[in-house]
Amino acid sequence: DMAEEAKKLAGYAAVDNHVQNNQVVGVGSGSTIVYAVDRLAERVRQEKLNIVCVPTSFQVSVRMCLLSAVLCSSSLTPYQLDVAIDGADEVDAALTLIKGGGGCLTQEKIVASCAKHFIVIADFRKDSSALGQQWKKGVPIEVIPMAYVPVSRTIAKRFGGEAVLRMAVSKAGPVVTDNSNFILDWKFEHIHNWKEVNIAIKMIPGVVETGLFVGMAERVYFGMEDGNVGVRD
Ligand code: DER
Repeated sequence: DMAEEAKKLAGYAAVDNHVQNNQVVGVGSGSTIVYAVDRLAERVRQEKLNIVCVPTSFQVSVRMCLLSAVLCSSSLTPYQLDVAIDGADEVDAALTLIKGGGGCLTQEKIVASCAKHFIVIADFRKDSSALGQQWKKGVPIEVIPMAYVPVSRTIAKRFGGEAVLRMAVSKAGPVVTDNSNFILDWKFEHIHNWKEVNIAIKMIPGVVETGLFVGMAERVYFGMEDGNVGVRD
């Protein structure tokens, strides 16, 4: 369908424009990145590239193992990566991202922060002028399980809205992340100064990471409905 085609366009554009031989490449998680991983595997095979990938979730590690003949990956993050490529749940006019729809935000932010270039790929549905305009599931926040109630209350009290424990679908009880933590989805009610809010939420005892990626994305490739790729820097 249109969105899947758009994801593929963005994934291919990012890999073709930003991956060269002998590089360490951070690979994000979610559904859009799958197209980037497949394109990367294809280029590695065709061009006999030497690429080391740093995965950001079991999802991607598993997929790369299946491609192991093509890509080699390291689960410990090296000090510096050449490039990290990842998806986003929403992108605003300042390239502030909401990420974490897939529950991998902590690993993704770590890997993105260690990359010389952080490149985002998304379909047209993620392109917003303000956070919350398209994405209605709120800002994911990874929390230490024992702290989820006080963290949830503190966020609602200080910033409004509601921070809801993310329940699993195919498992009884809450979603448990790759780091064995819980996730709160903060359904915020208005536009905030995301830079300030991100820092304030991060300081609440028990918060591991937020899904607000502020000032991190260098470039976003949007797959468009008309089959073109939009680029925003
Ligand atoms: O959970 C995540 O952070 C994902 O990268 C998310 O931001 C994008 O997932 P999608 O490509 O499946 O929309």
